[in-house]
Amino acid sequence: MLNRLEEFDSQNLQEYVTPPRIRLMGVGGAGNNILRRLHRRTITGAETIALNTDAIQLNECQANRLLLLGKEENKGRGTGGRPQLGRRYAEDERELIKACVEGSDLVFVIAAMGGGTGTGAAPVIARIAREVDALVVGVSILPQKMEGKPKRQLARDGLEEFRQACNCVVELDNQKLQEHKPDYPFKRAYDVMSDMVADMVQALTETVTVPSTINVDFADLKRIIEAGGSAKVLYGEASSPDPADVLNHLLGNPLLGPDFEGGEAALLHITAGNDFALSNCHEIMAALRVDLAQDVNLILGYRTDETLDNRVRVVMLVSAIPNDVGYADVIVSGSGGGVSGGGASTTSVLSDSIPMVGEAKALGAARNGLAAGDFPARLFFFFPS
Ligand SMILES: Nc1nc2c(ncn2[C@@H]2O[C@H](COP(=O)(O)OP(=O)(O)OP(=O)(O)O)[C@@H](O)[C@H]2O)c(=O)[nH]1
Ligand SMILES: [Mg+2]
Repeated sequence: MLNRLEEFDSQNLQEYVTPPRIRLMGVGGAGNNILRRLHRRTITGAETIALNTDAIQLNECQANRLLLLGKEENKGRGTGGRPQLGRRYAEDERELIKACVEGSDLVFVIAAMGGGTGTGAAPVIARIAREVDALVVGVSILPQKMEGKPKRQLARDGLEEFRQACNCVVELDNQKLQEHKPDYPFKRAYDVMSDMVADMVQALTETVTVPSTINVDFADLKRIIEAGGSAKVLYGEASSPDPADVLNHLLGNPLLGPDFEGGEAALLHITAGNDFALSNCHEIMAALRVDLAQDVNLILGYRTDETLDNRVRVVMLVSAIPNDVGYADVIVSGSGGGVSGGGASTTSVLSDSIPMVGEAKALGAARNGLAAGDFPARLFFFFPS
């Protein structure tokens, strides 16, 4: 070891540069739809893998790898909504799945609950990924109430199993679309949710794959994910560096609700133009701390991106949220498209479809037919010095 240190020169560092290996796995119909979006964005350092029991759906999904589950037994014809089949078909392909996740540092397993493939196969895939020592973040979507009680129940049971299998699970609920966007055509409403999930996964992935001024490394992200339990991801892009504006965009999505009270671990990553002041950063962090545990492990990352001009992009992962009520939602709102890596912007339907609260939350409330009290007032107005 001593010899090694004596011989050390900066060129040797190259051999230590091993960026985290990230796999994005989309399981079942909804998982494939979200993965297709992620694949199109070509996220730095991430490989996309689509898994399905339905060969037609799988065939439409662009990804680095496509894996048909249960091909021997059901010949690519789906599960007919039976999770026990999704589970068995995934187990049947255990070795193939293992080969896909082998060597990964971080694996996202993305699936909707309530059908047969996602509900049954996602927990199996998550367990296999953990067996090869990857850190596993589950991303799940619950079905709408109108899809029927049995399906919601099946989804909740599936979610419970998924939670046991992953390090932490970020949960979303299609029902929120029904409550807040009842007039949207079906496909557009689902697309909004799918885009939000894609934005969130991309933003989180890029906290560790794109270098920052105040860098967040993989070990930082690992600590937050390993804190476990229910997790929440917030993502927002504001058009000005005004802390109130930034917080409104981060917390103000009425579809999902910003509750992360008592979260014991959090990673906050801010990307902003050259002129973003330290005091702005301080105010944003102080306001967010109000809802987190007193002794929260809060990690800050910061990246300057001069192509953003005045815009500020923020992503926050909160984990170990106590008094788990089963909803750890993703909050996404945007004022200028989706997440981007290294300054390259991507298109998103969010700016068009997710209402923003903006500086005047009353305005946002009126636009969305919601009472101003539906928003987290304490976070908008509390800026300790
Ligand atoms: N947000 C969103 N939700 C979707 C989408 N597709 C399906 N869902 C929801 O996800 C639930 C499960 O559907 P799928 O993902 O298609 O089911 P699956 O996992 O393929 O399961 P089987 O087809 O039964 O084998 C549905 O009940 C819907 O609520 C989508 O594109 N976006
Ligand atoms: Mg399906």
